[in-house]
Amino acid sequence: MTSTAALAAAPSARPFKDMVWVPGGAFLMGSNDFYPEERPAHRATVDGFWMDAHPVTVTEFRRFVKATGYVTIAERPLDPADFPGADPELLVPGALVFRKPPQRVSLDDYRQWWAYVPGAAWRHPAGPDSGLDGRDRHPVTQVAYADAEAYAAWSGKALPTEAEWEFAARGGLEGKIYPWGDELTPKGRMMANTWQGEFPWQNLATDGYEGTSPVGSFPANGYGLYDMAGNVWEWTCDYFTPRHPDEVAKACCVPQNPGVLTPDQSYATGEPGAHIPRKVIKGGSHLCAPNYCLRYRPAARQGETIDTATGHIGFRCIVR
Ligand SMILES: [Ca+2]
Ligand SMILES: [Ca+2]
Ligand SMILES: [Cu+2]
Repeated sequence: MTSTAALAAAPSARPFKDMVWVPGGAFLMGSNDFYPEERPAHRATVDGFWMDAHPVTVTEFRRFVKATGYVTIAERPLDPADFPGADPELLVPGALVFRKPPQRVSLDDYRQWWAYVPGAAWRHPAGPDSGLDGRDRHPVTQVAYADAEAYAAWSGKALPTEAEWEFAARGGLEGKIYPWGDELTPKGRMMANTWQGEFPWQNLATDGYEGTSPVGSFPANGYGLYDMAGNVWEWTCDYFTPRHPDEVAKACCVPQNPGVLTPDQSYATGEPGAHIPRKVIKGGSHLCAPNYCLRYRPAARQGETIDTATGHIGFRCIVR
């Protein structure tokens, strides 16, 4: 279905500008062909909804902060109770910033390319000395889950469930690898801002962007949605589970508007931050590369601790 056809089928007038109608319906969610957390592929259905055509931009987020005085998680003092054993003097507000190592490094240790940078926050996405010059139309980053939720509430919108987000990302295509089909670069065309070259030390940027890109720099999918694959990961309101529910045999029992409302399965046992629940993020980012993280796909998903702010996660909203 094209976006024009989808719009024609919308039950109500567009509630806010820059939103498109996603018609809802049955679809194949997940994938059996990539990472274990995407399995099993299974039927699900979602009702129709309106969705932001692109991730929330710096300009849009600035408007929210100006109107409300909102202070993001990355700007707030840290609670020592969340970091048992840590030196309280080191507990300073900040966020995770990607730093490209100068040479090939072991892929086993993300600290080779992620740094916790005091003073990094949405206004200073790469650290205290960085700013937002030229980034007005880029997705806002360095936003934790509560920040995304606060923005959504203020704007009269909501965050999508994983099923809603994935249905939307598929753009009306059934079971395809990417939002536009099965080929990464049809006729040689770059369709999303991802990572070309060998992650994390060699960024060839053949798509034109080393970091985030202005929203809408690549073609929209079948529903008129931009940047569903790549650019920034996007928060959803579902708690993470290590796998999807099994496919059901009978059509009667296909999950309708599924969502994961309890955090029980979301904890990353044995890892730092294991006591902090994780929500599902979708769509991959400009840092996703085939040699490390082939996740610029609708089925791809990761669990992210809800207090994490980083330079490759943003969000977009919906109206049900
Ligand atoms: Ca890129
Ligand atoms: Ca995205
Ligand atoms: Cu990735």
